[in-house]
This record gives sequence, C-alpha cells and structure tokens, in this order.
Amino acid sequence: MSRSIENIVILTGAGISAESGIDTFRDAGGLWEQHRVEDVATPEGFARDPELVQRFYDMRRAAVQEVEPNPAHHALARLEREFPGELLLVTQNVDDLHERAGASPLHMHGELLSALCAICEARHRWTGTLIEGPPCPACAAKALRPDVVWFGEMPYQMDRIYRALASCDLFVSIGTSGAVYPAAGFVQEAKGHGAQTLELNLEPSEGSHWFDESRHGRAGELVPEWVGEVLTT
Ligand code: BJW
Repeated sequence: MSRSIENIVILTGAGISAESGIDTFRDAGGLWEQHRVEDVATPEGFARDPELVQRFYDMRRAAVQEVEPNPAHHALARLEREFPGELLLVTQNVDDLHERAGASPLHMHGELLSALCAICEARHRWTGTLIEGPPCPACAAKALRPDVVWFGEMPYQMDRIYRALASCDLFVSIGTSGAVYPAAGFVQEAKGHGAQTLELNLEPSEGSHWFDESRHGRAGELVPEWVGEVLTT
C-alpha cells in the first residue's frame, strides 16, 4: 500500500472467526452444521419449518457464547483504538467476537445474540433460546425470530456502508469468500471511488482479481501483521 491512508473500511467474514472455533459457511461442502442453506437461512425455510430453524439458531447462539476472540479480532480492536483517521468495521458475521475484543462493528447480516420481532420489528438482546416462542418484550406477540439477515432480505445499514465506501481511501476484506452479495461487490464499489484495496484470506476469494493486493494465510497471523504496518507508517 503506497500513499498515506486516512479513511479505512474493513469488511470481515467467517474466516476471521475460524481460528476461534466457529465453522465457516462454504468450507464444508455447502452444508451448515448438516443443514441445507435454503432450509435454515431463507424466509421460505423459516415459514416451512420454524422449529427446525429456531433449533438451529438456538444451538448456534449457545455455541457462540463458548468461544473467544482470536488475535485477528484483537488486532482490529487495537486498530480501531489507535488509528488516527476514520475507520468503519463492517462484519458479515453474526457472532459477537469483534465486540468482545473491544471493537464496535456494524453487523450487516444481524446478530446471533439478538431477537427480532416479526410484528413490531423491535430488536432485543437475546442470549437464551427462542424455540419455546417467548413473547416480544415490546409488544408481547409470540413472533420472535433470529435477528439475522437471510437470503432475499435486505442487509442492515446499507446506506451508511455505501457512504463509507465512497469516501474511504483503503478497503480491506478479511476472511470472506466473496460469494454473497451485496458484500461481495464492496471491493468494486470502493475501487470505483478511487480506494486502494487489500484482501487478507486463507486462499484467493471469488473476487480476488478485483483487489490491488492479496495476502493469503491465516487471519490470526495476517491481520496483526497488517495492523502493525498501518500503525507504524
Ligand atoms: C479464512 C480462514 C482463516 C477460512 N483465516 N481466512 C445472483 C447474483 C448476485 C446476487 C444474488 C444472486 N442471486 C441472489 C442474490 C442475492 C443474495 C446472494 O448473494 N446470493 C448468492 C448465493 C449469489 N444475497 C442476498 O439475498 C442478500 N440480500 C440482498 O441481496 O438484498 C438485496 C440488496 C440489493 C442491493 C443492495 C443491497 C441489498 C442477503 C444475504 C444474506 C446472507 N446471510 C448469511 C446468513 C446469515 C445468518 C447466519 O449466519 O445464519 O450470511 S449467508 C452466509 O454467507 C452468512 C455470511 O455472512 C455470508 C458470507 O459468508 P462468508 O463470511 O464469506 O463465509 P464463507 O464460508 O463463504 O467464506 C469464508 C472464507 O474464509 C473462505 O474464503 C475461507 O478460505 C476463509 N478462511 N479460514 C483467513 N483462518
């Protein structure tokens, strides 16, 4: 990376949490914890079999509370604290490992530790289960669902993200396959506005050719190394 950097947008995906023990989505033959994506991550799947979907997310909500942030999460939290310019950390992940490392990410695909009321649209911090159909604390409807963005639904805060992509001078993508839109298109968006682009991933992602620079390896090693470079230049 050459010229001086004042405004960074970082996008993270499942790869940054892999070394904490959370499975990525597309590395295990297209199955998530033995389920087909269309059964557990679409509004149609939820309408067809709400119990299956609630049980799936209850299990993942419990599991995420058993794992810890890794050196990549800690390095980004350090960057957020110490970088003197503007920085927006956008994550596709629904875990809370960035927060537990001390960062403040924008969760574009929602959060496991949150429940969304399908009636009043209130969002509530939720660490327990939803399978038993508890009432919404705001409106009392028994219509709470996982607060995650399924295929066909609109990710959160897209206006804010596109504004940041239009004004950043560096876009960095970490641990994401580049298979899911709109996040997969962020690199082109940032490039179109003149930003430098960097990919940190275990292997070349689907959109690897769009990046000015790609570094391949484990996030737990690449991210602390890159953060060290940014903070010393
Ligand atoms: C490591 C590592 C280590 C491993 N270190 N790296 C045709 C064309 C274009 C778009 C569409 C289309 N047909 C349909 C669409 C739209 C659709 C879509 O993209 N579909 C694709 C399948 C093509 N998208 C949507 O529906 C989205 N909404 C939408 O588009 O609304 C309209 C809109 C229009 C315009 C603007 C804005 C909006 C919604 C997408 C919702 C995605 N939801 C999920 C589930 C969330 C809840 C849950 O977790 O259960 O989000 S799907 C899943 O994929 C999850 C992830 O956030 C997301 C991305 O996955 P990610 O993070 O990239 O993980 P992996 O596993 O794919 O990759 C991990 C990477 O890490 C790998 O590369 C590894 O190598 C690497 N790695 N270990 C470093 N140690």
